[in-house]
Amino acid sequence: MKTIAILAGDGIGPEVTAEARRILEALNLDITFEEGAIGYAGYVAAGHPLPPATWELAKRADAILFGAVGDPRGDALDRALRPEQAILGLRKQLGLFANLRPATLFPGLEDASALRPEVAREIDMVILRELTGDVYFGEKGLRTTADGKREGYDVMSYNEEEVRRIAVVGFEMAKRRKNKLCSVDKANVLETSQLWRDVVIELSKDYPEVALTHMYVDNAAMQLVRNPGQFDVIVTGNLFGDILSDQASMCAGSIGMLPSASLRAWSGDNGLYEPIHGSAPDIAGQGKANPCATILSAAMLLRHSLDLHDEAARVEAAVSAALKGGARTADLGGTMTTAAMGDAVLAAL
Ligand code: GGG
Repeated sequence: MKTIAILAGDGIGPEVTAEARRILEALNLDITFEEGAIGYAGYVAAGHPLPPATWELAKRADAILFGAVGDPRGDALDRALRPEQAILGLRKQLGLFANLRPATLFPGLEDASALRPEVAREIDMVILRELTGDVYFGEKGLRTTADGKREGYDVMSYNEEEVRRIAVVGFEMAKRRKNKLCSVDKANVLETSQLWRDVVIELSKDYPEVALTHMYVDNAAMQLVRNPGQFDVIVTGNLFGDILSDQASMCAGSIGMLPSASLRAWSGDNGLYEPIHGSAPDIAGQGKANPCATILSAAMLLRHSLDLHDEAARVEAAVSAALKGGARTADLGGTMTTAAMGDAVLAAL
């Protein structure tokens, strides 16, 4: 019996994880679900965004299905108590450094894409975002300059081992796909990026079969909308990956469509699975959210943490069939509720 921790979180998190849970339950697997409070909900329930009971659950679960964190009421709290600290803490403390963000255009979603249909149809990539370093985890603070001005700072840093281990995941993933790896950095300006590029080039000697390219992040943002079909695997740092994957999601139809897996290594390890979108407090509780990104995250969970490849493919095929059949939430130009979209996927399963 495997245990899946469901950490629904804030905003639309509970609505979208509920639909993903229904899909997992329909597969009749040997799984138990345990729920834990996290984010602003964790702060309200237990005085901390990552309460001790949730942390214990996360450590012992075979996999974590995560919704989203973030609530405007959390903005007034000290930084350590803000909802976002819960997901950053989970990723860091569980050592989940490799964040896989596949972006593909599901058939029929051309009209929802921000790109022309013939360009959008070419999208089939994985953005591999480093998840436990960069400005998110460097020294940060607020200080006063000599002339009395307030100054905020967030230190960007990567050591060579952190770069090497994510680059290994990138090369290994490219080997299993189309043998193309694009490393995205800002090496013309940032010392961190120069080290990143040097380490990736050193490692490339072990992967002669993989065609490696390098791109500055500003160019990558432009190329994502100009010619996204050129990308197979993109490997990049935490901040650049966060931004580029939101952009890629709109090329693929909606931010409500992109799942993610956060892992400790390329394969064989358990992890955390979450939609790339946040808590969307403006539509929370209204049944408007698209659950597909979370359902597809559950499919990634089946594949990577439970080794259930056929079941994962079944869930992905069901999402695809539901979309082909015309199922659409508001973000995709339709009127379906979150639950109705879940129903459509369940019917196709
Ligand atoms: N499901 C993603 C989520 O909850 N995002 C909110 C957030 O604060 N994320 C920080 C990050 O992704 O780095």
